[in-house]
Amino acid sequence: MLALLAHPFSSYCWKVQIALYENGTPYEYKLLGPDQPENQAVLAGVSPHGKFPVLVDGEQAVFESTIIIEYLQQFHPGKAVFIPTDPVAALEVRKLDRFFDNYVMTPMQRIVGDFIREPAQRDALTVTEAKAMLLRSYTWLEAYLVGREFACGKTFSLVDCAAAPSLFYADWVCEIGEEFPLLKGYRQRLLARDSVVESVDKARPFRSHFPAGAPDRD
Ligand SMILES: N[C@@H](CCC(=O)N[C@@H](CS)C(=O)NCC(=O)O)C(=O)O
Repeated sequence: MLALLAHPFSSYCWKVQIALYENGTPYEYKLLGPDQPENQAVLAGVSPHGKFPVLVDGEQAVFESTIIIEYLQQFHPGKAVFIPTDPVAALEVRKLDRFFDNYVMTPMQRIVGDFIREPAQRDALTVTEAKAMLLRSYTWLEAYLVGREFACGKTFSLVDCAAAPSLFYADWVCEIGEEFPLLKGYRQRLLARDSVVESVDKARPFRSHFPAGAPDRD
C-alpha cells in the first residue's frame, strides 16, 4: 500500500493527491500534524528539508511533487497519462509544470510566508515583487490558454495537477482580475473536477488558519 505524508492544506500535497485521485490509486493518508509525531519522524528521516509531500512505497521514499507524479506514472500507472509519451509534448508538459511551480506557486508561497512572519520582520518588497511576478504569470497564461481546455493537449496532465492548487491559492493572495477571463475560466474548470473538489473539501476545516485570511469564496 502506498502512503502519502501530507497535510490537507498544503498546495504541493494537493498536486499529488489530485494525481492519485485521477487514477483511483489506493493510498494511505499519513497526516502531518502535531498529534502524529510518528509521521513527522518518518518525514524528518526522508525529506532533506522537511518538505512535503513524500510518497512512501515500501522501502522507497520519493520527495518532490513532480517526481512523485512521474514515479506514479512509471510504477503505478492508471488511465490518466500525466506526461505524454510523445517527447515533444512531454517537454511542453514539463515546461508548464515548471512554470506553475516556479512562477505561480513560489510567489504565492512568498506572500503567504510573509503573513506568518513577526510584524517587525515582514517585508513589503518581497510581497510587491511576488505580486508583480504573479501578474506577469497571469498575463502570460491568459495568452497561452487561448483555445485550450486543459493546459496542455486534450487530456488532464501533470500541468493541471500543478495548476489547480497554485491558481487556487494565488487567487486568494493576488486576485485574478476580470482582465484574465481565460485564466479565471480555467481555474473554475479545474475547481469543478472531482479530484480537485476532493482536495478543496479536505482542506475546508483548515481554512480559518490561512495566514493571509481566506476570502469568502471557493
Ligand atoms: N518543491 C517541493 C515543494 C514542497 C513544499 O514547499 N511543501 C510545503 C508545503 S506546501 C512545505 O513543505 N512546507 C513546510 C516547510 O517548508 O517547512 C515539491 O514540489 O514537493
